[in-house]
Amino acid sequence: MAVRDYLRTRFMPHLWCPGCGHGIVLGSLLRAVEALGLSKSQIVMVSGIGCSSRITGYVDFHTLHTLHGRALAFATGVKLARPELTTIVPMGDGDALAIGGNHFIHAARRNIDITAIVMNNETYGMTGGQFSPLSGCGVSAATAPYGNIDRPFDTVELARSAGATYVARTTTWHARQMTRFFQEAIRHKGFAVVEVMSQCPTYFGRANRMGDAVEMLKYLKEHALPLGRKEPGPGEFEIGVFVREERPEYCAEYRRLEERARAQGGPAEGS
Ligand SMILES: Cc1ncc(C[n+]2csc(CCOP(=O)(O)OP(=O)(O)O)c2C)c(N)n1
Ligand code: SF4
Repeated sequence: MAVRDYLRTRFMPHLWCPGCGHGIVLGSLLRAVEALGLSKSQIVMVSGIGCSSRITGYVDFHTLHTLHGRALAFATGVKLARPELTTIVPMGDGDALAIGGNHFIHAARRNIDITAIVMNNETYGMTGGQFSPLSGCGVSAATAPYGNIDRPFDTVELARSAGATYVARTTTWHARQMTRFFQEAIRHKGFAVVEVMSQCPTYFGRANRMGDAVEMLKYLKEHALPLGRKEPGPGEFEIGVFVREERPEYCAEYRRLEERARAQGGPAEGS
């Protein structure tokens, strides 16, 4: 199957602005799926709301376009009902870690076998460039014209401490590395998080005078440090695989629990 075969071309042209990072994420993801040899019917993709979440419209998998911040909750239900399906949840930074932050930490804590992609453009793109919990101090946003004073989450550290068993970070500049990380995350049995530092030239770029999409991609290239090379300086961040661990996966544990309960005759009457 060629990459093109995974696309719903009938929904093209897509709605993303020229130079938006979300299309690069889509391209890398489809290459990962193709390299893994997965068929369309083996994959379910669940998204919330946001420019990033519109990605589900363009892939010819089983897809669910749900509520802002609730994609992981829906995906948890899908995965428990159909554990044999590869479950992928692409989210914007607002979707994943503002309104959806609670679902994010609990999915990680359970180590449910879902691949979560955080498409981090440091802004709420769809609603006009408000700051998100990943924007960082000092940035300009529609809701922070004098500079944002909210400290950002570190997605990698949050995912790690909540219990995710595969955690990686890359950028839209590093499209081939992104494909590799997606492949590893999808193959991983447990909650896998791939944060992709991305660009929203329309709002974040314009508000912060970062130039066009090409300039923003160069910025990502120049500020991304391979993991462990040196201490990140101002504006710099590390990319690579931060966590790769084996721990019991939630759906498998749940099935074992069901079997134990059945063997013991189920719950006592009236309990
Ligand atoms: C419950 C609810 N609250 C707020 C909104 C409005 N809303 C839609 S998308 C969005 C933010 C999207 O930002 P992000 O998740 O970072 O994705 P991006 O658009 O940047 O890709 C918001 C606040 C909504 N649709 N539903
Ligand atoms: S507003 Fe930003 S995030 Fe949304 S499509 Fe345009 S560039 Fe992409």
